[in-house]
Amino acid sequence: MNDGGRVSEAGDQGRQFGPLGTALVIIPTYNEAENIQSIVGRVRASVPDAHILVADDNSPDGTGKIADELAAEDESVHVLHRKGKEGLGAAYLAGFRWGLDHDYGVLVEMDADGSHQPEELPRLLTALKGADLVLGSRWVPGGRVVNWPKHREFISRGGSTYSRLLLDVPIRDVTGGYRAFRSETLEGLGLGEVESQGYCFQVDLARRAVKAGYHVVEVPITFVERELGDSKMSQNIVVEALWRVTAWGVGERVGRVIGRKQP
Ligand SMILES: Nc1nc2c(ncn2[C@@H]2O[C@H](COP(=O)(O)OP(=O)(O)O)[C@@H](O)[C@H]2O)c(=O)[nH]1
Ligand SMILES: [Mg+2]
Repeated sequence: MNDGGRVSEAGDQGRQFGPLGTALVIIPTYNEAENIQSIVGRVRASVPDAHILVADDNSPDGTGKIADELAAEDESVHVLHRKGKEGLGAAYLAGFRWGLDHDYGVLVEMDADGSHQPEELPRLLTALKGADLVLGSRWVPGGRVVNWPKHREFISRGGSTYSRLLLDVPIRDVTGGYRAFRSETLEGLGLGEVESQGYCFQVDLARRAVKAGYHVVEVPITFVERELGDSKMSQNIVVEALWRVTAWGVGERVGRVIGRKQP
């Protein structure tokens, strides 16, 4: 079975990687009452040693309360209650901080809606044994999407290609949100400076990892569009990604021309 994934050119081949510590699967939620119980159960079944942190932005549909009930029954499940909807990026940053403060060795990003199949997580974690960061990838050989509307595929593929070319980041799926980080990797990314939110948050972290010289590996995944609940994707999220990626790309090029290193 080919589960090795693609090795990015940015990697430091031949390096020794330390053992993986306990994994924390961070699941950001906003109005995922129909999905939260199922996704938590699937993660627990697929990777029984991992812990889960639900990062809920005070969902009006009561997702946070359901998560509390799951946490009360299972000491591997934790809930981070946030004040209100602040976007995916802010929820992940808070979740990462919580995970690092609690000494987890691996931090995983996973959507609540079933698009990122927990059954594929063991393959991501196996690849992380020889990497600093593993990206679940729809756009490498073996990766695919199921039930995704054509316009979403167009935006996702286009966004990845645009970012790859403009930012010189050798990653096929740079907007994807199914990822496993070693804690040391996250600590080296300068998370305190990250301001980006939706898709752009994922592009930002990938770009920072490549620029910092981390060994980034893409592993093919099958992304399944949600069956329950609504997508929070919006025009604003696409516009934010477009302007930030363009500003980073132009900034890097100008910096190179005038011989200054960009922050
Ligand atoms: N905590 C939090 N989670 C969010 C927010 N926006 C989206 N999410 C979660 O992020 C994940 C991906 O969002 P989704 O709407 O499925 O985006 P899509 O897959 O791009 O359509 C889901 O688990 C959402 O509940 C937010 O503002 N705060
Ligand atoms: Mg989704």
